[in-house]
Amino acid sequence: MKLFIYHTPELTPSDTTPDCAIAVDVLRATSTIATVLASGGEAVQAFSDLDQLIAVSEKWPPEKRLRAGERGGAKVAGFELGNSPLDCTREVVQGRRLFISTTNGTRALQKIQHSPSVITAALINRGAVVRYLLDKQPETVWIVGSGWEGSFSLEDTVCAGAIAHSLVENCPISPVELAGNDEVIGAIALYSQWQNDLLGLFHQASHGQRLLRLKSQEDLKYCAQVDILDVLPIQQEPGVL
Ligand code: 3SL
Repeated sequence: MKLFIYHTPELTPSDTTPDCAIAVDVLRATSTIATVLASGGEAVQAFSDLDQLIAVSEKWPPEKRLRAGERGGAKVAGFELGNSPLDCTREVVQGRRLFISTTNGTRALQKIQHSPSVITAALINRGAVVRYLLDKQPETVWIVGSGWEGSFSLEDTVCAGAIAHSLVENCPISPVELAGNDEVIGAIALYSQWQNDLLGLFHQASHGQRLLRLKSQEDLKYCAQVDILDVLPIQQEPGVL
């Protein structure tokens, strides 16, 4: 297995696709997606464009759908949900399809959606992602951070590092053998340094600070937990997990 980490969707090569592509938006889209599916959501359908989300979701019976939208960290007016994973309780999401659009996370997913295997990862479901990779042994894997509007984000890279770190611990492969690019070594180093204080790292991250200003402290705490949900969001058809 060769692992490549890209800090933003814009950095992914355009002339090739990996055997398995993983979108990461720890704060908060991929944490929300994992939570919805672990809480009995029927599926999650992701859109980068809000108008398209509205048009497609209109075709679903209102009692079977939920619309979740975030722009700039805030909830989109008129939608039932924003992008807080803590709002996605079993009572709210069970049996319903979540139609979601967020600033960066759903864009990252869209960028990789034509790979043969597409999954989403967050710290909260890291173990399920690692088990899938160890089981399927894809030859090439991309982990694509969502970043923030084209720039690097600490929380996505530390999650990529958490996945790479666990791969190295659970199969006979060294970081250098696993690494398809230098970003992998950097991400493992970041995770190794911060693994006991991921919340502290989030407090230093620019998007963590943005969410704190929006009073989303509890979301930060929730998303900083590792391996609490045994769920693998895997794409069934483009954009649908
Ligand atoms: O950018 C995104 O996709 C979001 O996850 C951002 S937020 O955490 O909902 O503000």
